[in-house]
Amino acid sequence: MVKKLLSVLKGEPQSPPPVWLMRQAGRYLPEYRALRANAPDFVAYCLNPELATEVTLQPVRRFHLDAAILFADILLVPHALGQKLWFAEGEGPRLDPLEDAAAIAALRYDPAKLAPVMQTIRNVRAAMAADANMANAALIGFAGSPWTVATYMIEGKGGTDHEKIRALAWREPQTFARLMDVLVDATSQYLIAQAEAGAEALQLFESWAATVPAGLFEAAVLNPTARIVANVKAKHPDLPIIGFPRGAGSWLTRYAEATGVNGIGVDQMTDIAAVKVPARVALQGNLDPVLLLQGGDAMRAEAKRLIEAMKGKPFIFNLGHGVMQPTPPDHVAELVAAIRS
Ligand code: 1CP
Repeated sequence: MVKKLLSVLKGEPQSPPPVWLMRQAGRYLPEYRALRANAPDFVAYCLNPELATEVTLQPVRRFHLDAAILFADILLVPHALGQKLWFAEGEGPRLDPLEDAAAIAALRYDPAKLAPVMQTIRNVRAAMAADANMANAALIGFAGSPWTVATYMIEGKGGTDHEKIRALAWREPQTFARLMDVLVDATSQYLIAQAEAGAEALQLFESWAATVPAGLFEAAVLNPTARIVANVKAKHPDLPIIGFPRGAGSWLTRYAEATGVNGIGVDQMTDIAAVKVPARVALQGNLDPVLLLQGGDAMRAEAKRLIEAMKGKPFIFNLGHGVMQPTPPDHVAELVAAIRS
């Protein structure tokens, strides 16, 4: 039997649609918090195959979702490029920012640093295949897209308007292009290794597409993403790839046409039924995470509206962004039940 998620990514509509949630593993689950309490170093936690396997499986076991998403982080690529990365408690990620062209030229991708991620993928596939409740879930691998990862590498943290990287891209286009090249190459290698370890689909998170000025969108988003997709497909032509350019708004059609992805993640600001993409391209989204936080009738009504609006099209039910930390796990169970009824 073809797994539901994979069949939609081939362009075949399914009713009810497959469902998974961005950030489905994480602090909103008590069983996640219990494991995380004993693993204060977040990078080491992501690179511990036993812990990462368990955390990947937790939401799939609890909610019988149609996909697992590998437990890792988009900032593991800068880590493997030799940039210092740490997570300050309660503050999110910190990196030693790249200050100049010399710092970019010194980056070297060391795939051995991410070998534990491949072990996690093998463990998750084996555990899901052995459990009848999880055997129909597909394992999604992922990476950040170059622009989004580069914002952290240049700014040194999240939560900015990305003025430093925008200034760099306008002022020194060749240095910026060099950084995109380094990230295209490392990310392609990383995703190909994930495919070889057993990832059944891949997602590219372009979480900060909204801060890319229109004049840089081609160089910062479309071109690097298209090159990664082409590199992965050269080795694994049938492996589906989902792109999630959050906040890309009017660029979505161009993104679908220019990058060659099989699916597009849509944020909650966008009218998903009105997004124009080639018929083979699946759309994924886009319930407001606040509705999941809130639960109840409003959540169920909006889920129903989305499913009806996407009827007959290749559609994957998801949120418009990640699960919010204070979300009660029972609301996820209610949402999954509503989608399947
Ligand atoms: O202490 C903790 O437990 C930290 C919370 C956390 C978690 C659970 C971080 C720190 N990363 C993760 C795991 C993670 N990150 C996953 C796998 C889990 C899943 O989806 O179920 C994934 C896919 C990511 C991807 C990720 N990391 C993105 C893209 C998705 C998105 O949310 O837009 C981004 C932007 C990051 C950077 C990052 N890592 C962690 C935080 C808090 C952040 C965001 C920082 C910021 O606001 O800029």
